[in-house]
Amino acid sequence: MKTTTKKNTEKETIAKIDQQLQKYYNISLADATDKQIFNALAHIAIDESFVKRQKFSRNCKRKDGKAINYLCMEFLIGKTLRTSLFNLGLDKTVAKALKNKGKNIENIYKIEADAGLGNGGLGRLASCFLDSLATLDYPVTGHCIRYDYGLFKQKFVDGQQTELPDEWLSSGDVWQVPRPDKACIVRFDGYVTESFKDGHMQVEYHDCQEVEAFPYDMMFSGYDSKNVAALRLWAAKSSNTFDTKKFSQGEYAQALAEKNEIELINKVLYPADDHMQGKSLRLRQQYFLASAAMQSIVATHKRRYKNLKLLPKYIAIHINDTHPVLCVPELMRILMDENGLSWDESWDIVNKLVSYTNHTILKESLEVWDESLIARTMPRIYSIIKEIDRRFRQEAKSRHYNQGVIERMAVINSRRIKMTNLAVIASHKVNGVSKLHSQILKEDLLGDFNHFYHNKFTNVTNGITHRRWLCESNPRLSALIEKLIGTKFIKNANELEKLEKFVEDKKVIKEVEKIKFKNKEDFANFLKETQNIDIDPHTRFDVQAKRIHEYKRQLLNVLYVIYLYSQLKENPDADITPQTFIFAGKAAAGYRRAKEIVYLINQLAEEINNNELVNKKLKVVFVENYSVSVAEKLMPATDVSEQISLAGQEASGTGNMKAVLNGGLMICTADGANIEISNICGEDSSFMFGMKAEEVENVWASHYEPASYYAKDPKVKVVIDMLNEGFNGVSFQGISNYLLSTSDGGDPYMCLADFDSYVKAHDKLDELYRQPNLWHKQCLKNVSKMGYFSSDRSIEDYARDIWHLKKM
Ligand code: 26W
Repeated sequence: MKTTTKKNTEKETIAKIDQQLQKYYNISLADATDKQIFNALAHIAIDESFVKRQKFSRNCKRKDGKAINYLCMEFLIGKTLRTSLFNLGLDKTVAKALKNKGKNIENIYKIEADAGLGNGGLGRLASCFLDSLATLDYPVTGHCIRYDYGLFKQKFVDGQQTELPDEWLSSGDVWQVPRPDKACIVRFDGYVTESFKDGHMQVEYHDCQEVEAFPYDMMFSGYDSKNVAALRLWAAKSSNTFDTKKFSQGEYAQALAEKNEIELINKVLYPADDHMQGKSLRLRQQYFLASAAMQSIVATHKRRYKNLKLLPKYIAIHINDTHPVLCVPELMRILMDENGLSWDESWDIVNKLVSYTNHTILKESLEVWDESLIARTMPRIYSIIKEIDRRFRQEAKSRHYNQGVIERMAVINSRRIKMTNLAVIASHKVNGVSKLHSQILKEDLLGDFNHFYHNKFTNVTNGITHRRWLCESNPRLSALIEKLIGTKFIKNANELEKLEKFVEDKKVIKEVEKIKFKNKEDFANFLKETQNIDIDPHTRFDVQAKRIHEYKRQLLNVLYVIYLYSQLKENPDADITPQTFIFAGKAAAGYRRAKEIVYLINQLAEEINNNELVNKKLKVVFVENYSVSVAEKLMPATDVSEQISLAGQEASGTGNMKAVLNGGLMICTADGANIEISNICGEDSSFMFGMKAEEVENVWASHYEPASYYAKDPKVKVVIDMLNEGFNGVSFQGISNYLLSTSDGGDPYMCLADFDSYVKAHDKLDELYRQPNLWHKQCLKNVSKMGYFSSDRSIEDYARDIWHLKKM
């Protein structure tokens, strides 16, 4: 009986694919190209998702449901087809149906380019959250910019990173449904006049640039759920009325130049993580997103519920870092200027709606804008920000805060607008992304505010969607888990706990080991295909995959590689476990030091890999163009995951979670979520080393003397001397100076201070690795504890403690 139904669904699936192919290409499945089949499958998924979303929305309205609007300048989506089919429950049927027709679904998945609309952790988190919100049946719309170019493509030329444009739209636009009915106008520049009429302020705009914000909706279905998340991507278009006037007056060239300038807004994603640059185009992007999102939220609410005072009942707005914080003055503007609400009424609504997540405590990444730039670019918004600042100062004064503290907390200070302060003042809740990070926010970075506001600060530890990062990316491990504990874990990650029963089962542990080996083979093949590099899956894969940044300390890892290299050079027969060190990640285009680190790794790799005496035991590779898709292959192949930021610097990290969930073990500092992962997975679950966050503070406060490590630790001496001598004919004295210097150009992240303890942690790790049964037992044990780090748990935390959402 069951097989007939299955056969029928397969038949139906083929019929559906055929129908789409006929409709769009007038072609049969047998003759269709993989690209055409890809498009047909995408349309099937979109149609199903739309129907599902509409049904869900109706239900939501009937039940008076509240929805979250998640604003983020970045959504690092990756590919969509596999996830869509998986979440709609179509993946297996489609694969089988196509196979019967001689087509391979894996080839069709390959057609799709990654949607790389993000730099790293922040953007990937936003995407994981959409998956969890949809799966858990919480109503959600994400808002982002429809960048023509995602994060640049990384290409190595003679070992140096170069950047190429990422033209993702050629295969990515199939998912985007244009919504002309939701377009609106965003105004820039010019000046405003304010006057009073009938007791209401009238604001008039003069000489401003009017930009049409035009949305495209992407649908992300939940897994085994009733819900579909919508991601609204906003594009800038020159508004028609504006163009035709100029054109008809014969000013073609100027009209076209203006059109180009306007459409620059969504041209490209800024390749900056953790480094604030006061670029005016970036500010325009931020206001563009904030304004379009607020206008569409208010318009939809008014249509449905008429009364704006009911906004807090139906809507929550979350800003992912400060980048979209201009939604605060923008919403004030809409409520007051366009709808006649008073300041106090509007402020009350805004405060009830908005909440904010901080993702970084690095000083250079906190957003600060020149007052004059904001005044010029968005005059009305500027006057609202000034009023927020004035009222805040007044309140602080009336509560007898001293002037120094007030200046620290104020929105405007020394002609600069501090976006973090604006976000904290305007939000009802502010959260960090791991326990340690939230504690640092409360006690240090935002300590004044923690005193000023009662109960505003909280923690929500990050998570990842285990459906993408285990079920989809690691089908072998996932299949083993299903065999052992069934499929419930897909919807409820806490079920993984049931794996604990099997950690003493030698046969199961052997399976885990085999799966890891096969995944490593796959990755080795991928590297051969893409970069023509040979690596041996029998060696241990030691992986550091993340944006290249000083605080993440790729350099510390490099120092260890050089140290091993020095030992092998001296004695090729030294008793060293054969290892492949795998680096992956992009350096921000303008970040000189990060690019130098990339160059160092590539030169070192070249020299080591070509040295026949050592390369059986030691290899180094830099995987080009790290992306979501590369991560999906790399995480399942990771034996050791390097999470070695200086303690107190990494807000959370989520690559750590991906690696451990895929059966990798961490060598890590006591930073971000590493601490929680290690605590929850239990003693011996990872190899922790280095200074703790408080010690770091103390060393910074007293004195860090890198030269003393060079003088006292022979390991450090060897490594530094080798850097000076150079690799592959290139000296890296610049880097050794940096590591040894105490002055301004020195290493603020104190690699040398943690080096000895790092080497010892590696020794301990080696010891366990020599006992494969114990190693893989630990891996499985860790996997069994990783349910907590599913983004489903993070979303339940947000829904309960911050957004006050109900499941529909
Ligand atoms: C204004 C320039 C800029 C751009 C992006 C500053 C800061 C950012 C992001 C906040 C950087 C980022 O992605 N932070 C990462 O966020 C992850 C998700 O919470 C955390 O896991 C990482 O620890 C954090 O570095």
